Amino acid sequence: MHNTHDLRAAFSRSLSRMYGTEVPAYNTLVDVSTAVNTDYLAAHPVTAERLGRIDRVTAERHGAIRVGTATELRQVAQIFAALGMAPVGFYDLRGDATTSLPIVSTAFRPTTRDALAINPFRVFTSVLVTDDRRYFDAGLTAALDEFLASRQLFPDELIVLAERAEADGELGDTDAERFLELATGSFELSGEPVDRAWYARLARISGVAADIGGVRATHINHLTPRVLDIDDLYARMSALGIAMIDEVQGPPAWEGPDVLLRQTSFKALAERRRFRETDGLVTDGELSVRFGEVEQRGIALTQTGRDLYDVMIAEVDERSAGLDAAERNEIKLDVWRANLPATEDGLADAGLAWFEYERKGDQVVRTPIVYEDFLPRSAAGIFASNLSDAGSRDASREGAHRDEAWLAEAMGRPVCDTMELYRAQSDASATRSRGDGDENER
Ligand code: OOG
Ligand code: NI
Repeated sequence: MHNTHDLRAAFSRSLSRMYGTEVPAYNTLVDVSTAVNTDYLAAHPVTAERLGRIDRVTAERHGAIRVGTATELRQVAQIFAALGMAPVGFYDLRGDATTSLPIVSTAFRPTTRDALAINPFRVFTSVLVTDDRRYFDAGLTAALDEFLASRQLFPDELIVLAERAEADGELGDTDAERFLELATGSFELSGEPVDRAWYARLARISGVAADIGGVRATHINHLTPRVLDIDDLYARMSALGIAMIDEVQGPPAWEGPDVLLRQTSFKALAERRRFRETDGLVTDGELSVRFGEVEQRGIALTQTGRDLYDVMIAEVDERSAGLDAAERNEIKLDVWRANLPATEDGLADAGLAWFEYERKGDQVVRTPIVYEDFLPRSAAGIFASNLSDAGSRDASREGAHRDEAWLAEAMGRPVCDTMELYRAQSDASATRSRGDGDENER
């Protein structure tokens, strides 16, 4: 028997194996990440595991996928439910900025402390907003919806197995193997020819719209390992001749505690794809939509801390307009030093970050809770830095309404609130540390 947690860990490994054969640079990234983590642990034996044990961090991955319709999203939610992953948070990456995209997103991930400790695999999942008039006119919406309705991303057998896994909390050996094979296969790059004119029509509006709605299958867009020192990783990848994007997204490297999430990526790789031309002929060509990404995770911030983060980023934006990545980083550093406490104690005293409490002897020990989610700004930056052009939108038009309730309705499942999850984890530990907790909660 394989319970949902075993299935999640096995799926993460299986996807990783598959993606490594499709994108060999991913294997390099994993090897370098592992070396960075090993060296970091050796150099910082006391503090390195403060935000997660080394075995968790080394196995830790997040993936990104993109689907086209509410129905496809519901199926994805069913597949991830089989793996003990629930939708957490609502991200709207649309808007008027040059980085805005015609999608809304959520992140599927385990939500309890124990499940996260077993394997924290998470998948950033985006769904196309086909009726957003800033991007698509009525004719294109109709054409897109028709195209999307005519494809099937996930075989019925996979959905049936996923429903069973969710209901029973486990699958037998044969079913588990079949489930993993079908689930992994659903995210492989399809060899089916891409209709060149249709793809190009969407790509003029948004590379992401074309990647989602221009093809008849989905695929994993990237798979991201976690490192303990992203600056070391950046330097080592650059030394290997792999061109990274010019900025680490999110907080800067500084002497104080790492908060939230730092991410960087390397550019989309040109991959061989087959095309169907307007005369019906099938030709060979290339598309660049997939990339490599790596991340370093920090302490989860409370709502107060998160509001401060947003204010700091706004200040960075204002002060760094027109400057290059290195200068922008200097400003980030300046803003961090001026605004954020430089110690965990300082963060805790100001109520800016989440912590767990554990009684050791007659002392209560405080440990930071790691950030398990994503950052909309960084996500938009990661998307944008890997697109070859900004696309086109008409910001004067009214956008289609999407919110967390829409996502929940589409999936037939509630969307978990990130802050509530951290609060629950912190509160449960505080209760245990006072000795009045329910033993069964441990
Ligand atoms: C998702 C981009 C966002 C992250 O780590 O912030 C993301 C995508 O490219 O589909 O993965
Ligand atoms: Ni990512």
